[in-house]
Amino acid sequence: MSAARPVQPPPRPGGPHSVRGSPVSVALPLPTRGAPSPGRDIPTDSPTDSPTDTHCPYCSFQCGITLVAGSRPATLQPQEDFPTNRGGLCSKGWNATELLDHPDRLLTPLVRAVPGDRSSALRPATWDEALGRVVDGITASQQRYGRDSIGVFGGGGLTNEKAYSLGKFARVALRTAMIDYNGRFCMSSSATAGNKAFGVDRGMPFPVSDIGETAAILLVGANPADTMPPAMQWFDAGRAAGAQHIVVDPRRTSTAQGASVHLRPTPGTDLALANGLLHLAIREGYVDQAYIDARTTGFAAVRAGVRSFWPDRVERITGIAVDDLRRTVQILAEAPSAMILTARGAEQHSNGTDTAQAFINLALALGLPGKPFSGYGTITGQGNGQGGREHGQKADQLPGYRRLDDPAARAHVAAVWGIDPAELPRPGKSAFEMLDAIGTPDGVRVLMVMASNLVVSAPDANRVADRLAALDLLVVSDIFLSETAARADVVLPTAQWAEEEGTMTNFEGRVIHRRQALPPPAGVLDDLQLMIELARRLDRGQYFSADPRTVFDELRRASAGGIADYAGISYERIDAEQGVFWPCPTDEHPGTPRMFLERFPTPDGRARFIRVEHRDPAEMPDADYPFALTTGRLLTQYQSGTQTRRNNARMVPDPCVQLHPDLARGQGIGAGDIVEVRTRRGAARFRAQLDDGIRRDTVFVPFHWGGASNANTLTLAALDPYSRMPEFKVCAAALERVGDSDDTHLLQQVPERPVAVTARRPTRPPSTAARVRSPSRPQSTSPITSSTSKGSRMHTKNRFLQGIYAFTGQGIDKPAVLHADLTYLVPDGSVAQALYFRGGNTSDELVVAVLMRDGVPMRYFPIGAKSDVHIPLRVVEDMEGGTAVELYLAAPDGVSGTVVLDLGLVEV
Ligand SMILES: Nc1nc2c(c(=O)[nH]1)N[C@H]1C(S)=C(S)[C@@H](COP(=O)(O)OP(=O)(O)OC[C@H]3O[C@@H](n4cnc5c(=O)[nH]c(N)nc54)[C@H](O)[C@@H]3O)O[C@H]1N2
Ligand SMILES: Nc1nc2c(c(=O)[nH]1)N[C@H]1C(S)=C(S)[C@@H](COP(=O)(O)OP(=O)(O)OC[C@H]3O[C@@H](n4cnc5c(=O)[nH]c(N)nc54)[C@H](O)[C@@H]3O)O[C@H]1N2
Ligand code: SF4
Ligand SMILES: [Mo]
Repeated sequence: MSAARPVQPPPRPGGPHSVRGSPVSVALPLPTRGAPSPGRDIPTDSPTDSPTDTHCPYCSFQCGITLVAGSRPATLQPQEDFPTNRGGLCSKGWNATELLDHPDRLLTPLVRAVPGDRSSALRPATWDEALGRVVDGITASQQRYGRDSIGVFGGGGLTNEKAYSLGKFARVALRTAMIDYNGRFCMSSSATAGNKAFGVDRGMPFPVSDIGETAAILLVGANPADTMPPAMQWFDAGRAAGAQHIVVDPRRTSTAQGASVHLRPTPGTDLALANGLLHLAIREGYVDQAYIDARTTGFAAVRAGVRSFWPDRVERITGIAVDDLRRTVQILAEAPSAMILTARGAEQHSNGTDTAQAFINLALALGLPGKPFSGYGTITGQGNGQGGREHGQKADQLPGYRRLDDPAARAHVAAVWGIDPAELPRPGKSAFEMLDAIGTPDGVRVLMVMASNLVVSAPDANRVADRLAALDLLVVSDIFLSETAARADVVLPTAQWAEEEGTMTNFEGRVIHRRQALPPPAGVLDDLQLMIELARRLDRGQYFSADPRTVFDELRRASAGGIADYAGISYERIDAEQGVFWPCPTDEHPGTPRMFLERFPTPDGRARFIRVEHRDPAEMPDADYPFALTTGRLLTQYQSGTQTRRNNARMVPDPCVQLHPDLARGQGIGAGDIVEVRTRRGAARFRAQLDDGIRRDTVFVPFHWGGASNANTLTLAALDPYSRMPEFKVCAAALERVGDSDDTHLLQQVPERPVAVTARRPTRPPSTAARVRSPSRPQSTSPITSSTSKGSRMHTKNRFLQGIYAFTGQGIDKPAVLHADLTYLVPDGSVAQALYFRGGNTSDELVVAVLMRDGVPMRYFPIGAKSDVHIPLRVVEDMEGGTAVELYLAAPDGVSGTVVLDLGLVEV
């Protein structure tokens, strides 16, 4: 059976709405039609072919597109004149129209055949039945367990209007404190650091075009060539004009390939890197003291804090050679303009906030923020990642980036909402903590999820799945039957991007207009309509509107005077000006493309340096789990994959694990083999993809799949103490080849959860630095091995050729064996790299130490008369198993004296 789509958008249930202090009730005519089964075709008849200018549904770049959706299939073109993408689109954007008429589309509510029994089938239901189950569940739970027994989990892909309404829905309709959203897993660390340092969290405080103008960029843990491809036109323009770009990533990504310098740190060591760069900047006299004096506070403490991050130490922690550290500082400091940009690779750590702060400290010391084409920025991720974190779907937050615990903010927003400030709940739990408390006395018992597939995207997925199973009621609103929706008691279909109107705030802080190009399928409510329907059934409908423009006008008032002030932004201005940058407090205000030019929005107008210390990741590789596992993204897939795995099957690769060919060889893994990756929390299967650009001690897994290939069964939920960000980007893992390239069926079989393996005790006590452990419940009892415990780290061993030797020269061009001890044979199956050379010479002549590889000179180290040297070596030169490494010495004929030699190597 099929239902015709209305040709014209259905009348919006706008009308009277929440007016300050005088709420008016609205009732919505619900579709009552019998429900079709999901997964059938959507008819494609429609005569209107007028183009609509709107934006891509996916990432925060929010490329401008022109959509023709009248006849089907719908088609789209990039907008040549939209100022960010300027005609560019990535494959996800090009294929976005496939989502509209996809046969998997949810077109009717679904409920369990046996209420309360999630093992019974999901069957189609009317809206009345489905919403009835939701409201009955909420009411019963609140009567029995209190208001906070209801949880709401939102998403950074929601429009500003929906994110704002969801926060209000939780506080005003449900009156629960328990609301948070997936942005905790995304931007929260850099957002927290931005607020602390600058008094505001606007990811990029300048427009993307500035990237093309700046002379130097340090890009840390960001891979925009895959995650925001049209942004590369700005990076490319800069590179073409001679800008120097330094990319910090354990993998040689497409972004790194085009950079002037690629630094490959051990995952989880960016904070030490930032402190080390600042140490060098201070030592080499690069800091901008005039800027520090005029525009900042707190530098003295930071300067004292980075004193201990001397280059050798930083090289040891990060794996980045001292020469590269120096070069990086020099490029940044000597460039006439420079930016430091971070993204998830640096931020999704249990020390993510401090790491972002450490890079802000570096930027401030170099005097960058507020200078032309310069500053610190973080690259926002989800479609409305920026706006979604400003208007109240966060546990501690009210619209306009106001704080829920601030009495003035409560009074202001309560007045706009027409409620008593005392009615507003207090701050609730952060995303993972809310999920992790389910099944405990203060956990939520009913959870409503809107725009997140958290079964795939939350950390420690097995643990989250166990928690969800303990819920009394799980309600999910989505376009498709995501992995999370498939576990729900009630599934509510919703409208998607091109079927709704609203605003989004892109990664630059530019508020843009998502225009409606076609109506939702018959029988599908959008999220605003859903919220008003539920609110009405909870006798709070009078506070809500389903008309996006009305909601936006209310958001403007609620945000007025707040940090993220939208008061002067209107749909009309957005259309006329190709977007408006916040803060924009009045209709006359031009908006704020560039921030911090004169002052920072802190009480004293100054930016704050904050001293931060490096901490090791919460879990370090050890004998049982010898590799560092990190996770991230592929170009063609988006997030948990709900949308892109369905979109254009030709482009969906098998789930993959990326690893170095040498690491693979050591584990008996060939290209294309099926590999099981295991951690203390779970196991998952992937196809091996060999890439010699990744560190040998690191494996990379994208998190775009569920089932047997859910990367988050592996990850660790150690949370950042300030942002509550989980440690997505590093934990300890083991690998096993379980099949060859033909055994694709193994990718369908969910592996058993590994029995907890007890880790070997560290040979030295763990470092005294504070450790962040996961909240509420103890993790596995396995001790966490410290990075300082010798021999435990990624099977890494240090080797030294060293000693003090008397010599007599035979000619400066005649290197000779000095002592039998100065020889080392790289064991089979291992690889060695020389890390540094130190030497001293007591004679009155120049002598030369020579590093020999299989009898052939590899490096010469001249040591002057009565002098000493210390030469850090690039860590990229590998000596394979079986290689003979020796130190020779050459000195002028007849000259004698004593040398001190010390060559440090690492064996992996
Ligand atoms: N194709 C695609 N594009 C997307 C998305 C998507 O799912 N797919 N999602 C959007 C969203 S929500 C977001 S948040 C952004 C994310 O955008 P990015 O932050 O660019 O993406 P990631 O792949 O998560 O991480 C970036 C890089 O960090 C590196 N990395 C891992 N661990 C470390 C570490 O310890 N230190 C350092 N320095 N680097 C490390 C990884 O190797 C990876 O190349 O992308 C957005 N765009
Ligand atoms: N291991 C690991 N895990 C990660 C990350 C990582 O790098 N590594 N990154 C984290 C990051 S940065 C992010 S942002 C999260 C993202 O993870 P998720 O929160 O799971 O994000 P999506 O996969 O985009 O899920 C959005 C869901 O909402 C649906 N949807 C889309 N639009 C709408 C709408 O308007 N209304 C409703 N009701 N539904 C809609 C989509 O179909 C989809 O199922 O993952 C995090 N998880
Ligand atoms: S870069 Fe982002 S917004 Fe642009 S087309 Fe790709 S996914 Fe869409
Ligand atoms: Mo994200």
